[in-house]
Amino acid sequence: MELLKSVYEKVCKQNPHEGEFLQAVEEVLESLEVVAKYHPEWIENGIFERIVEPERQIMFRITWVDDQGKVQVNRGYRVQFNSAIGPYKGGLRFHPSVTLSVIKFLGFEQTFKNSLTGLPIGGGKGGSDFDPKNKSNHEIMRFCQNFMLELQRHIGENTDVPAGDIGVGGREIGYLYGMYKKIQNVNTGVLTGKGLEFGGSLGRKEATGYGLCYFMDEYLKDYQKTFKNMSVVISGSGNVAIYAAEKVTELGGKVVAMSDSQGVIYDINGVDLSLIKQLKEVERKRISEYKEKYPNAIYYENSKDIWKVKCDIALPCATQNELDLESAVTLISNGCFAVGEGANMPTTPEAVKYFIKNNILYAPGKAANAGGVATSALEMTQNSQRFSWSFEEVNQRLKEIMKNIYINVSKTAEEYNVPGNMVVGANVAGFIKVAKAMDAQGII
Ligand code: NDP
Ligand code: 2IT
Repeated sequence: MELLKSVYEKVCKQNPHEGEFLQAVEEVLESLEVVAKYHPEWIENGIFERIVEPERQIMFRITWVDDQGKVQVNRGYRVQFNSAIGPYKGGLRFHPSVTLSVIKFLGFEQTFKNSLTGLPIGGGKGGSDFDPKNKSNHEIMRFCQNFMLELQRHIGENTDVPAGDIGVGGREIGYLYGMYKKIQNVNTGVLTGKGLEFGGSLGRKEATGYGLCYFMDEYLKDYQKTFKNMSVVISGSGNVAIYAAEKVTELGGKVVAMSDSQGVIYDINGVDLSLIKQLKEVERKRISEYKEKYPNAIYYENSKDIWKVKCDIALPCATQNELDLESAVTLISNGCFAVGEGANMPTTPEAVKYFIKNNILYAPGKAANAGGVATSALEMTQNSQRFSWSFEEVNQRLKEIMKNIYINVSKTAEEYNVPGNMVVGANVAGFIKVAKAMDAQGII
């Protein structure tokens, strides 16, 4: 980094303990050197310094009472990162590992991702260190209600529109929406990922996983390849992983391994996805239980062991930094030639560099997993029209959006003299639209 070094140094100095946030910022600023070279006016107008600083960061206390009558206290966050191109938009994550650093890295990435969708949405993210595991339905509901009691004053259909992320799915969005409606006395599209009975969009549940596969399909085609007969490993077994697995199978690939935070299931015959859906979506159990029905499947007790499974294509769909350099080396030595990120920042910087050096087809999350938020924006459109589109219509639009993102990202990489480098392509293409919008709106 040369031109943007001082910008990065300031971020480091101001946020010394925020490892995830600094990691995300460093990667983007490294890519933006090529843009800074051609746009001295953006340096002068402080665009780079402004884009790394969230517009607003909200932290709050959530108090609730568990089933044993004990008072529980959690910390809530909403980081409204950038509203240059539209209302803040991004998910809520409920996981014990949530910190301000995690929410800031996600909000920062979201700004560029949302820009790439071509739709008018700014970037934001929120969540809590609340752990939904082993909680009763009533505890989840009470937590969501108390979370919304505070969040409601900061969001709105034209201001900030949250959705789901890790630990927040249809059930949680339902409870959050119910409380928002009760307090504000309005029925609006203030959250996306809602139930189909109250303003949700057909196709939103499937969108991130399907979108990832549509993106990869375009990418593979450019290199005369397809998913057909490919062995695929998919980390995670949550919303993104499950629908990625469904689409891979539909496109002729074979998903041989999936995981959760405790371990990996490897089924050489191809995983039984309906069983995984039953275990994870309905019963909320561990993936290890897969073995009860399929005793010949292999279970590894360490989630990272998924990268040791031989495959052609790897789709990390669980969490940040789940794929490190050692795993990248193993993947490539076993013949893996393509990696597509369903999760946000799942690959460590060293592993990303290793993939690029070895000419692996590597699709960064900002581009490849943008289908979820893009379909959320389609949900917002349907809500403001007071109308709902068919599954086919939403799915068709998603497909087109993912294709356009692929074209935009790969063309941008060529334009900036790094053909095939999807990291630079995604960061630069996402950035330019936001930078132009910020510049046009003056120094605010
Ligand atoms: P879910 O909560 O539905 O699923 C998360 C999955 O990842 C679970 O299988 C979970 O295991 C596993 N997991 C979570 N944390 C860890 C960890 N620390 N180590 C290992 N495994 C872990 O979340 P989503 O599927 O919605 O999200 C997955 C990823 O995709 C996240 O990075 C998210 O930010 C990203 N994403 C999500 C979008 C969406 O629309 N939902 C859109 C774009 C990106 P377990 O069951 O044991 O908890
Ligand atoms: O990371 C993401 O893009 C999401 N969790 C989806 C956000 C959204 O607003 O649909």
